[in-house]
Amino acid sequence: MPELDSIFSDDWGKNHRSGLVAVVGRPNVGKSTLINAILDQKIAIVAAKPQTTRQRQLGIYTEAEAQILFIDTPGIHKPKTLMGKYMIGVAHDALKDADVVLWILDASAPPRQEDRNIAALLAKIAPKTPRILALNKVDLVPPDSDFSEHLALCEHERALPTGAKEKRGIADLIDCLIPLLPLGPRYYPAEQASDSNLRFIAAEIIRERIIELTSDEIPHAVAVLIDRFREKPELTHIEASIYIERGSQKGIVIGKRGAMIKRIGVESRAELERLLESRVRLETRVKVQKNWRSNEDFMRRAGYRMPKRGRR
Ligand SMILES: Nc1nc2c(ncn2[C@@H]2O[C@H](COP(=O)(O)OP(=O)(O)OP(=O)(O)O)[C@@H](O)[C@H]2O)c(=O)[nH]1
Ligand SMILES: [Mg+2]
Repeated sequence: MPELDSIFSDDWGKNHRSGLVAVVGRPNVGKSTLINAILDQKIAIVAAKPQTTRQRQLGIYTEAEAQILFIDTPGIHKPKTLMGKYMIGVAHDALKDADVVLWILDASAPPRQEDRNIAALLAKIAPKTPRILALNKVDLVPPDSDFSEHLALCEHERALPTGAKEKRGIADLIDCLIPLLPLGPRYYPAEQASDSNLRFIAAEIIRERIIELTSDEIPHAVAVLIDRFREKPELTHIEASIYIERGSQKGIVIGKRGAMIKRIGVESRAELERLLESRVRLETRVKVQKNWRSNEDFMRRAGYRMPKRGRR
């Protein structure tokens, strides 16, 4: 194929492989943690509460002979709101596009109905795509545990133990994924780890702090919009609006005499300064947008672009 020959520059050889690996699983099993561990940097936020990831996020892993495009997806669950449906749509789209499915399971607990639903979904929308199972959270698993129930969930090429939090099993996982990818070029420069823009990353960092510092329904009810992001040589000025769904939640996010919003600001700013390698001035406002998780217009404004159906 002459076109392919011209794509392959001196940077990589004709045995170079590349493609999309959809990272799926139920909420909170460690999908985002695993991608961050593989890339050895934080491209996706992580929290001890379910339904943290809301959007498709690309994690780019590059080595001499391969480039793996990991797609982090929202945990697959039974949606109750338009937001939930949007999240499931994101996971579906990633599965449809994938060259390989990497299904993350929690090895420290028996499979649940949610996992069986995912097996059925894979059979329906990605029946022919090769599957790798990662039995994650191995650090929590007693020796001699039996994983036969996990392994029986679906047909798969391989199953591997991983401990995303302690970066265990990463090299074996990469070795197992590369041969399943098609021959193809290096799509992104070797030093690029993600395609997210800084505004999105800033909003996600603030949202992660809120998820960690609050409880109950607040983590799910929060959306962060960046109103201003101005980079100057000495200082990055960021203004963010934190939306919640009800007046009663506003008090919780602001806290007694503003203590909570202050802590959210201080912790977010510290992380943003580390990431941007610049001083940051962060201003936050807390606003109510009633039931925004069922409001398509607001969701679009907040950057949740409903997947266009019938595209493929
Ligand atoms: N003990 C242990 N905890 C882990 C491991 N991997 C992830 N976790 C923890 O599991 C929790 C969920 O991790 P995430 O990476 O946010 O999970 P996720 O699958 O991306 O979750 P959603 O985005 O909500 O679908 C966090 O508290 C992680 O620290 C692991 O290997 N061992
Ligand atoms: Mg996640």
